[in-house]
Amino acid sequence: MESNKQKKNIKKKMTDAERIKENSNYLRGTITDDLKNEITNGFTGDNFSLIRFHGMYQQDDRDLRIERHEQKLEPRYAMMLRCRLPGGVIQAKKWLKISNFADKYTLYKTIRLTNRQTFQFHGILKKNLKRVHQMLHEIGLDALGTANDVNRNVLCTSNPLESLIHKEAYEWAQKISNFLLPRTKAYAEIWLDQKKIFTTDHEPILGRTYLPRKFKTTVVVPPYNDVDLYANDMNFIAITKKNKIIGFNVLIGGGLSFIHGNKNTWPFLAQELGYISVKNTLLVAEAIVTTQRDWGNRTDRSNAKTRYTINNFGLDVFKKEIEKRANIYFEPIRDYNFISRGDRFGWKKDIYDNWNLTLFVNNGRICDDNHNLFKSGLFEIAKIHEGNFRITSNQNIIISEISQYNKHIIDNIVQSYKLLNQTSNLRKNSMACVSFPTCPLAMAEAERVLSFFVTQLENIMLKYHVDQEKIVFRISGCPNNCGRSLLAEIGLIGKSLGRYNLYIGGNQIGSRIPKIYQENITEKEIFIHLDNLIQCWSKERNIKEDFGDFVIRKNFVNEIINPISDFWN
Ligand code: SRM
Ligand code: SF4
Repeated sequence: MESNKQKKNIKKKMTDAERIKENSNYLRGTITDDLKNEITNGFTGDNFSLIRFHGMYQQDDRDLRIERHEQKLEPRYAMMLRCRLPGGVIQAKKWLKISNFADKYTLYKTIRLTNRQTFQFHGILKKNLKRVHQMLHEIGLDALGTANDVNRNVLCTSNPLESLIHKEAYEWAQKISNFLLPRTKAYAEIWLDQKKIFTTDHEPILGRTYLPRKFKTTVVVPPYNDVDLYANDMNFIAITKKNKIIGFNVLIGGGLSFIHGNKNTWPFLAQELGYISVKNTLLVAEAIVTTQRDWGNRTDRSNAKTRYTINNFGLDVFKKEIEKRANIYFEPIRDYNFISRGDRFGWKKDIYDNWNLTLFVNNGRICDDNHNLFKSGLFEIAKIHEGNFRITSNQNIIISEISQYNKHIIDNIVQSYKLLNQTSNLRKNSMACVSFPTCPLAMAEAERVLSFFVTQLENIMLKYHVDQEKIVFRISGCPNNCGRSLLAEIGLIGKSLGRYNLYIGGNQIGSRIPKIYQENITEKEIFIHLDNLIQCWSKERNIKEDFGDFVIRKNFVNEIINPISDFWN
């Protein structure tokens, strides 16, 4: 039975995104025709959006836009491709092919680690798209479900086998990712040249028109919240007994984006639903996803994510529906606690006596340039390393499961390529989204200014003798908040070139949304304000008081308790 709210939604006009999905024949569209079309390097019509379901975005280099326009040339179209890598784990030897592909077939010759534990290639020409999918397929990977209105890459606490619990959690991340994948054969037909199978496609979970909007999932092992669970639609927090996962606390409805000036949009932290026993995990995942599928707003994409659905229907109603669909009852939330979000850099031993090395990757960008040879260094490690690489949700990388024998060989490579540089606590806990030049939605620089901004902040912290401290500092080029600025202690969000909103007052474990402190200010103004704030913090803080907690205690900003009312006021 449709509820009144559902009926009201149906009466309103569906978004064009819905029409595109409906008419796509399970995500096929006319992508194969566009692949043959040599007149343009881009995709046409609905295919521009449909390729996202296959893990790719059409972009153009924004640094070259004006020049190419003046030359009456088509924009420099090329695709970004995002791989699916639940929990961020990839065998090191597979990295060789990935690195080679970036060198030979991408315009930028870099690989970008994302904050959802995977990697992206930027700048793949249309003619090389089949090649990249086939390369991934050869090494057992794909790009399915990494973009558009589906469940995205599933995150899992990055902890290289410190305990059996982490291994189990990682297996759950894989299981959930596979379970929620689109089942259409379109991917295999288009990219892997597999013969069309004339059976009716069926999407038992996602449905013919897929989800109303993107959907994000995590599996978390306390006390580490490195996945930033509160920003995700569906979260499974592991509850353990005798070194085994016995169940999960389930939290739903997190998300960070908003639209400048649109008070109907707001960030929200994932909320507690209850505890479930481990055997019900997939049932509950399916019930949450299908409820969002059926109840989510398909007439307004800015109101379509799970947090808005929950707000439209009420958490209790949403919860009851999940219980009904999964045929379970949620038990009360079990105790859990988070102590940190950062990665644990350097060498660490695991339960099998193997070594794990976490390396800081500047901006998550794996490249060779005047300052570093990170790409070459990683390639040399991949040649001899028998274990895995693990990408963290903080855009860093762990060389995991290194045998005692290989440790000194890898250490030599690390030394000669200078992969383990001294880095301040601030830098280690900073992050930026990609932004210019590839992101079409960017309003201000992010990745390309992060290093410089961190240096300025380091200088301020040094001046006030708090340079050993840690502050979570993040930049996003626009309010979509890909850099998760709205879970930072100091967060910048782009307004226009060279101008940002400054948010302060998040906390270190990522369970508080910061509040706007200054709007639309220049880079120079940002550091004048931060100089004042950090000076006060250095003088007036309580023992061990973090920056984010301090600015709230001292009323520099009000604490956000209910983002729906507090975020904008
Ligand atoms: Fe994001 C869109 C990059 C994590 C919220 N994001 C984009 C696009 C694809 C721009 C576009 O739609 O054309 C960006 C591509 C830039 C480029 O050139 O690569 C982009 N997002 C990224 C990445 C690469 C940032 C990074 O530096 O790591 C992250 C890729 C993650 C992955 O591997 O899947 C990335 N994006 C996030 C996060 C953080 C997270 O998931 O933990 C968020 C905020 C959390 C959330 O979802 O609320 C985020 N991205 C968005 C949004 C806003 C969605 C919304 O709810 O309104 C968009 C725009 C959209 O979807 O319409 C967006
Ligand atoms: Fe692009 Fe905005 Fe996301 Fe940055 S936050 S990658 S500018 S969409």
